[in-house]
Amino acid sequence: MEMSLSVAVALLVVMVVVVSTGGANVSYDGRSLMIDGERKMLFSGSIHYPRSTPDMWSSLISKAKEGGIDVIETYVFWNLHEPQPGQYDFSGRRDIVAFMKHIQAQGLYACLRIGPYIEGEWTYGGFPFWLHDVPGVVFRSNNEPFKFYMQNFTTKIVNLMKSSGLYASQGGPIILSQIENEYQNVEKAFGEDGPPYVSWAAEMAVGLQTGVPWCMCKQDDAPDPVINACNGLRCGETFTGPNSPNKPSIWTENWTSFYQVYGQNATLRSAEDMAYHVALFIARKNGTFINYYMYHGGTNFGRTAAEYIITSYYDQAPLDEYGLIRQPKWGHLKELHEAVKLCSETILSVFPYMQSLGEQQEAYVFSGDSGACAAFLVNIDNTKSVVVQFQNSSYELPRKSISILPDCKTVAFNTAKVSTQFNTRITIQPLSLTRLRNGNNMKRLFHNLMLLH
Ligand SMILES: *[C@@H]1O[C@H](CO)[C@@H](O)[C@H](O)[C@H]1NC(C)=O
Ligand SMILES: *[C@@H]1O[C@H](CO)[C@@H](O)[C@H](O)[C@H]1NC(C)=O
Ligand SMILES: *[C@@H]1O[C@H](CO)[C@@H](O)[C@H](O)[C@H]1NC(C)=O
Ligand SMILES: *[C@@H]1O[C@H](CO)[C@@H](O)[C@H](O)[C@H]1NC(C)=O
Ligand SMILES: *[C@@H]1O[C@H](CO)[C@@H](O)[C@H](O)[C@H]1NC(C)=O
Ligand SMILES: CC(=O)N[C@H]1CO[C@H](CO)[C@@H](O)[C@@H]1O
Repeated sequence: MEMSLSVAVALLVVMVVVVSTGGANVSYDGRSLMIDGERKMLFSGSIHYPRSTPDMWSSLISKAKEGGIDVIETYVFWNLHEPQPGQYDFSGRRDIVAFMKHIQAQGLYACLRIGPYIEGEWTYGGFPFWLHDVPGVVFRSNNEPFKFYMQNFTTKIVNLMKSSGLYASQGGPIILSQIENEYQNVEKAFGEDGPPYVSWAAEMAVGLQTGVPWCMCKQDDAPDPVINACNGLRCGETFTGPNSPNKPSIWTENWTSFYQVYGQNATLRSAEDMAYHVALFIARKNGTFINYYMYHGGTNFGRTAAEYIITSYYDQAPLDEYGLIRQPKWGHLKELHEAVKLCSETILSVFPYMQSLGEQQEAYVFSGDSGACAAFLVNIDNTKSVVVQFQNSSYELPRKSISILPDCKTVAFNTAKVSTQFNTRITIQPLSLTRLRNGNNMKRLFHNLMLLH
């Protein structure tokens, strides 16, 4: 008894020391983000704190963790936090510090997308309405009044995070931040005032000295050291790549379905299609950071939705509006993450080479040091399954699918083969699903599923 108590105390002391002095060094190169020099393959999921209630946060984050998510990504919602100039509100659903602490408590990382223009199908793209009345203001442009308020709010948020010790450099969970949002989409409209604004935004952000990297999404010319990231459904096909050989390949938004407007049907994106594009991004685009937008969409409460956007946000995500696990998406992606993690050390240690296996079939081979080998076998053909030869063995690849071979021999996962059974919402906790896999909880799952109907 005494022994174990002293061991526990010793462990506690060690933990406290790690927590209180544990500032991490987040860096990057052309292969990946690194934390204290260790390369990371990171799966990230977007969960927006004001689109659920504080009571739900812990459970949402734990279901994401159980689904193989390493990073929780959120926007910061300016018009919630600064309803009047200089008057701030971080209470209730606005309590971003508490949200970050939940992420930290569960041992996950965070990606903070400050914007402060966020789009996000949020009213006014996140801008407070009073900003419109600032004399001479031109939004998102090389305009002094706008830049003043953008810098003011960005600084406020960075200082808030710093004062709570939330950056990884301070021992906190935040490993990456974002400034602006998909600006390239609109940059041309600002003419000569576009490019200097991009440079200013990057410089301003970097000047805040968070100790962790910044990215800009959909901004191919993001100035150094800011990382340009891809948003979209098919970054494995469309991303033109980092704009420097020293920057990693990051996918900030892989849409898990799409937001819905009044009068339209929900966009259904299949679990198979998502898994295919994630695997392709890793194989073909050197991808090492992938974010699901959204992992949990939640609810647009009150008047927070942009025009014509319905209150239910990305209900088709791996966690539905209510935070229930949506199968087969949640389970299929969990299996994908597990298969990739089996060989992430090998993947991160080299760049892959491509070997043709047929007219529309490719192998991406990660041939690591000391003989370690991992391969992604890709069948691009959308019409038929094929049998390919790879390193003297035959593999059947269903149409439009990718097989992951963590040892270049055994298929751990194929993106088109969904073993998760139920295309439904599941009300039980992830722990029960884990037990189910061990084969002794079928009765309970069945019972819970019956309760749904
Ligand atoms: C952080 O890690 C990188 C990569 O390992 C290294 O080059 C750099 O010197 C480190 N920085 C600090 C402050 O330790
Ligand atoms: C932001 O602007 C307010 C006035 O609206 C001012 O009181 C405050 O000091 C500014 N904060 C920063 C960080 O510039
Ligand atoms: C929604 O789906 C239904 C059933 O598939 C279809 O009949 C209807 O035309 C669709 N509505 C729109 C707006 O696409
Ligand atoms: C992946 O990295 C290799 C090595 O730096 C590079 O040659 C290749 O162009 C990269 N591919 C993409 C899509 O960025
Ligand atoms: C495949 O077979 C050839 C000829 O038998 C042999 O030389 C080669 O080493 C084999 N490759 C692998 C990966 O087993
Ligand atoms: C932003 C983005 O690339 N979204 C993609 C996420 O994946 C789905 C399924 O392939 C695509 O349809 C989306 O375009």
